[in-house]
Amino acid sequence: MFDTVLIANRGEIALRIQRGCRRLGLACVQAHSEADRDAAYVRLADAAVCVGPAPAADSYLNKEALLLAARASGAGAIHPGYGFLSENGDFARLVEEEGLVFIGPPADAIALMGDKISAKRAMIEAGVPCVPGYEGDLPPGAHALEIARSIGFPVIVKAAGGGGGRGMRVVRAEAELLSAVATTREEAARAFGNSTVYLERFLERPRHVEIQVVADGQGNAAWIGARDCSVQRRHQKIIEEAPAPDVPTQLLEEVGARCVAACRAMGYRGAGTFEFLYDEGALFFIEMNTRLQVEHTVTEMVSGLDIVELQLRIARGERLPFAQDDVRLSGHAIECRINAEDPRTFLPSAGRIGLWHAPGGPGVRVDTHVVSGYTVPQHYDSMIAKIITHGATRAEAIARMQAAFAECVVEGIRTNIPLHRELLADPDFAAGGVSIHFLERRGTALPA
Ligand code: MV4
Repeated sequence: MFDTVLIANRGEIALRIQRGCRRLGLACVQAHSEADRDAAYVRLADAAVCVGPAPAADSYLNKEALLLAARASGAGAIHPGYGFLSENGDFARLVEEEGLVFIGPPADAIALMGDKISAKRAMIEAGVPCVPGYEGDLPPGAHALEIARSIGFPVIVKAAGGGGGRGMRVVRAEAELLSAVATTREEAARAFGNSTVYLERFLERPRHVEIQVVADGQGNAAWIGARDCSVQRRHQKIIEEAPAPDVPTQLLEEVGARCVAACRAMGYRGAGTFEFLYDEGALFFIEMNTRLQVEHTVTEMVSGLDIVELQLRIARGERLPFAQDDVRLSGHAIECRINAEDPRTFLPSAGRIGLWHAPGGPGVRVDTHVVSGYTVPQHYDSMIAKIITHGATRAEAIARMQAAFAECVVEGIRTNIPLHRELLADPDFAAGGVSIHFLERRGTALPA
């Protein structure tokens, strides 16, 4: 089995994966672009390999360069992190064909879940509740209209090759259906090279609730509670929490068990997330994410498990080291994503951070690659840190987050910290259970 892992990602998650490797005595090789060459976390790795220039297409998305880096550095496995190549089935297959271990699910499972129609069909087969809809390529004209009528308006047209909020269109009236289908098809063909579209009932004001799973591909799998990720803007989450406030335990246990069954049925291996919409007391599956997620931290805080360590052990061929009954969740955890951006306009704010001071104390975790003097490159995602707090109750986790922000210092760039402080004081957020439209529909008192 492998003793060295190539980390094919950057920033905070690269450092998080390094920590997982170190826990298990694995060496880690950090792949980096020219823009990330001088970052402190690159130096913390056992070795570093430059895989290309700053643009991600030339470095973190460059499959051949990453495979070459793995070969040249003696790595026996590749951890893709999140984003970039993490859900690219072709890359996973190339890694496997190279005789290396892809730290994630088998390429077939990535492909099955990557097609949102085949994913939904697999879930229906496993008894996972789905949004009512039509799980096939929509037929032309009158037949599509008949299908939409039987689902009931409003409906949403989704691209089978889309996901994560790309390639969808809401249709509120019969007269709009066919043009919406045509437009979504054209966009999908261009964006994903797949013009297949399907239909779902559109839920107006749902929450985004997701279930974490982990499976060893040897028949052992478990779900590790739920998260609520409803506080988002343009499909970018900014606050996540575990557990999902006020979702009945019995419902989660029923649906969690179905997710585990689905993992077994598809031969899933590694960590994964089943995404649901929660509406009027019911969960409806929409998509599965076949990667480690940004917000895995809140699940770690309430479960005491190390999800990256589990990924690495499973990739090494070990069996899941616990059973479902051993999973114990305790207290409440919240994560605030700190972005280098203007808190009001959301425009990116790259540049040099003079002083960085991270908060600490009981129940406070900070996942970041930032150090004082770090320059945030303009080429990548604006997330620079995650502050995670844990408390016995949700109110305590929120209070600890407020205390954490009181001692957080980021000089030289703008961040969304002022927005977080405003949200933490919002009575609707404090009550728990806001919908996915909360952030986009509320105004802000932040100064221009
Ligand atoms: C929906 C929906 C309402 N009804 N499907 C957006 C991301 C993609 N994962 C699925 N998405 C949605 N699918 C039905 N049938 C509303 C959304 C949606 C959304 C979902 C989760 C988190 C944020 C969202 C923001 C806008 C729309």
